[in-house]
Amino acid sequence: MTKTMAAEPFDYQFDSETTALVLIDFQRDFVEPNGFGEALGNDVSLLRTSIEPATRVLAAARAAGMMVIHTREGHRPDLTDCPPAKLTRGGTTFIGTEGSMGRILVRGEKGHDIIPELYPIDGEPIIDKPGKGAFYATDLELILRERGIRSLIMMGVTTEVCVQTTAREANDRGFEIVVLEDCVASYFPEFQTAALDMIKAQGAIVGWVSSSDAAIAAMS
Ligand code: TIU
Repeated sequence: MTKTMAAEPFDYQFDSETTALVLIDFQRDFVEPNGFGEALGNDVSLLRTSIEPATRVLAAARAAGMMVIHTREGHRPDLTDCPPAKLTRGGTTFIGTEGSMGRILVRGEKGHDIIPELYPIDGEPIIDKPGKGAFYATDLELILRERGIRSLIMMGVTTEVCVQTTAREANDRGFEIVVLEDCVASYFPEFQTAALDMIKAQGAIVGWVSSSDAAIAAMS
């Protein structure tokens, strides 16, 4: 059944059978103190505002029987899937070094895992990705096509990095995307605004922008 979500630049229509909720990188390394985000010099409290609305949307999507997918950014313990250009970015090596929650952005470490508030349940695929975009070097597209998914409702961190990269990758592959503005967050408030503006500009050139309340109203 077609549902309508209040959104910008105009209302978004979707079918919950062919729509997935995608949670991008709600990992301890990004949103909790002492992780990768903080190691890069960021204030992680700016990201934590997205958690509460995201939990409400996640509950609504689960109740509606929608497909839910989680992603995590991270690397193999031997870092063979981490390009040197990423490993050394910023002049100091962070990825793979020991943090308070294990080796930073390394798969299997506590800091790499998803925060308890939004933890996946059985049947919700987790996509481990080496890059910012969730389609690059992963089986996300295959999983979506097998399930007949055509639209993605997106939440996660950070807005202008992994969320925006994934939104653009999805758009180029023919998926429609809607980003929930209070369920995504950035370390930089001005980037949050700019990224959302870029997505919805020019008649939804990348996709739509909506909110947790509008998404929940449309899903129920
Ligand atoms: N640093 C930053 O803003 N983001 C990342 O490194 N990864 C994600 O956005 N997940």
